[in-house]
Amino acid sequence: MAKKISLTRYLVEQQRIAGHIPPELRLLLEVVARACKSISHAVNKGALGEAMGSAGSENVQGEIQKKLDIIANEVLIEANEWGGHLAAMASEEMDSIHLVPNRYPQGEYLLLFDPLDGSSNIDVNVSIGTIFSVLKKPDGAEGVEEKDFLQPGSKQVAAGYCVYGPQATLVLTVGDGVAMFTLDREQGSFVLTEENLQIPEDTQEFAINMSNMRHWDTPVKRYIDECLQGKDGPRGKDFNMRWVASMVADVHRILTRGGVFLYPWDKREPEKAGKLRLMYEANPMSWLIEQAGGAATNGRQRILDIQPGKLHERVSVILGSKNEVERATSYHGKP
Ligand code: P6P
Repeated sequence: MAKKISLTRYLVEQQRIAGHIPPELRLLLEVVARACKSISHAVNKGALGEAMGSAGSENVQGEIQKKLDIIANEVLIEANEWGGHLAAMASEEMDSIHLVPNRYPQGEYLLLFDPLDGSSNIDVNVSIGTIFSVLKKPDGAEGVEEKDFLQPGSKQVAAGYCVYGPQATLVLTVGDGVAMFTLDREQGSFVLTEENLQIPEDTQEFAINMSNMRHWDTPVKRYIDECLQGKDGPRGKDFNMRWVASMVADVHRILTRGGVFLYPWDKREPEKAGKLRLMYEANPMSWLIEQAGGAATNGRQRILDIQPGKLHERVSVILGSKNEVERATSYHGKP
């Protein structure tokens, strides 16, 4: 069991003792955590607040925005604009990047986020979450442009999410393993409850939206079919299935007890590489998974090695217990 210290103390120790993070990054992560706390309070209110239901607008992805999507986005923008640690932000809910206004000092970090992932679950009281990723602004870049964000996930300096479920839990890596912090609502602070998480290399639990089976490519059909055959099939063991339809909740389960998550390319929209977004969903989640001893690919290559071409680029995702990810990836053959 981890020693019960605050997120602030953990980050100070990561800065001072482990030398893993500079002061500005520590400040940034504390601001993001405070923003997640605010979002958690808004989510927690549910129908008692004014934030349920649709906002009557669409985001850049063409998805109907929930009121809480917009509120969460605004909370993250307002919390991070003035601190002097950021140069710009990018969000699933905004077409283009958001520059820090000139009235505030510019920092050296770029913050990307999905402010409220899984928001279709809001109205049915199922876990949702905020996903964030931190990159460094390229050296020598005077202003900041979209192209400065287009860095592979291996360049992240911090990544995490906050899942708003029975508990509000912040999960974070700065490259020194994965730590979990549970929000103590009485104290109003995140408290370390797990650290150095390790995902079992094997699992008997897969997560995929089975209703899309007829649209999958052959390798994914083969992998899932073998799981479904259970102990009488080539795997020689039975599998269980989970699908929350909230990536944050599914990844949190995998970080907590193992499993494999798949959202593969399918032929419904063949021009798209997948449904999930590379920069602010797949990259942060993949780094967390790898930091916990798991693996994450798009079926053909390590997700963190993908060179992004567009800010809102989509990607096929297979992540979780290392041996299962490697098996499913091997079925896709060589690139
Ligand atoms: P489907 C939520 O909208 C999301 O982006 C992820 O959080 C989740 O894993 C996926 O989409 C669910 O997609 O097609 O099963 O509703």
